[in-house]
Amino acid sequence: MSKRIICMILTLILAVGILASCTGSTPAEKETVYALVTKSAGNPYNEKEAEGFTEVMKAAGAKYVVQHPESATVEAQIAVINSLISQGVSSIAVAANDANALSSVLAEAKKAGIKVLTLDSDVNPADRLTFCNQAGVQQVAQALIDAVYDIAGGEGEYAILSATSQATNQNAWIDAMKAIAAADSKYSKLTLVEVAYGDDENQKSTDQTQALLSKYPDLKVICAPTTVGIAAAAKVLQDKKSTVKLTGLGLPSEMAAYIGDDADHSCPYMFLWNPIDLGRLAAHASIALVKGDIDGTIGGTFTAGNMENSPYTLTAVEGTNYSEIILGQPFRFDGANIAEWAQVY
Ligand code: RAM
Repeated sequence: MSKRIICMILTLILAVGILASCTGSTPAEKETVYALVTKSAGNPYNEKEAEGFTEVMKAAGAKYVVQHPESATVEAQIAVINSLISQGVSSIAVAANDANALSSVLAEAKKAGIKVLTLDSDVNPADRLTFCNQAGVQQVAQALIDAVYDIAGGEGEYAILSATSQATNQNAWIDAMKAIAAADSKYSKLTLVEVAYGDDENQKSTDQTQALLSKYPDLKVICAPTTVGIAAAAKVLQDKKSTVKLTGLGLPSEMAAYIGDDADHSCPYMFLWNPIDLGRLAAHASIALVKGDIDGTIGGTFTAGNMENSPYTLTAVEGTNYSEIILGQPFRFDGANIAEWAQVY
């Protein structure tokens, strides 16, 4: 081999070596950070959710960030999610304030490689990998319409005091209640007079309750499928010693003074699930998505520490090919058990 060729080969080897040392170095490992975005600040239910999420993240030694948008609006959530995307978080678990309006910001998150999931209140299922659902929509709706039926004595006027008009979870429960009532003549003597919105704000929910009372003198029952709405309505009705009765979804710690089956209490019974557990479930699901133990496909399973129903399985959202993870059944609180649960959440 001529000196020239040897020289060319050596130059080539050197060049390849330099190139490899420039491009072949392993990039710095991206730090894993798990994010939770609740519906809004100032709602104790959302704080309980965050408590469960935080507990699991701390126990796992993981980095996490919890954001409570300033109000239960989609605009506030978009701003928060945009900032999480720029921070380069690894996952975002969001309790959505709107089914569709988060679509483009969540698409941005996905493009940035962030694992997107929902809890408590879903988005359009194509925009997330999975949904941590507190209880099946049908089960919640059945429990609520049956409570209205029972407390009204099978007939008469009832109203719904909801959260925001865009809240996916409340809208799903209300639609399912209407469908159940329309499909079974058992409920034909119940009349839904209005769905009012207190926007998950105490004052607005109080004002809406008062407005319902003055607009509908024959009203028998108010059903509030929101912990903020039910607590506000409970106080209005009990302070007024109103004969209108209340049911819905409430936090035991906020409702203990109003629960009882007598004239002194405005709410004979109500339902909920453990919001701390819902936060825990969302934390475990976030970790499983980031680690690749699940990818959102129906049938996937993951372990959730010492949670009661662990391991959890991703099941189909009724009538779709999209997945959800059901935490459990809605639980009933009445005069017999409220004191005990008021200590827990
Ligand atoms: C309120 C919120 C939350 C809902 C509960 C029942 O705190 O609207 O999303 O799940 O009520």
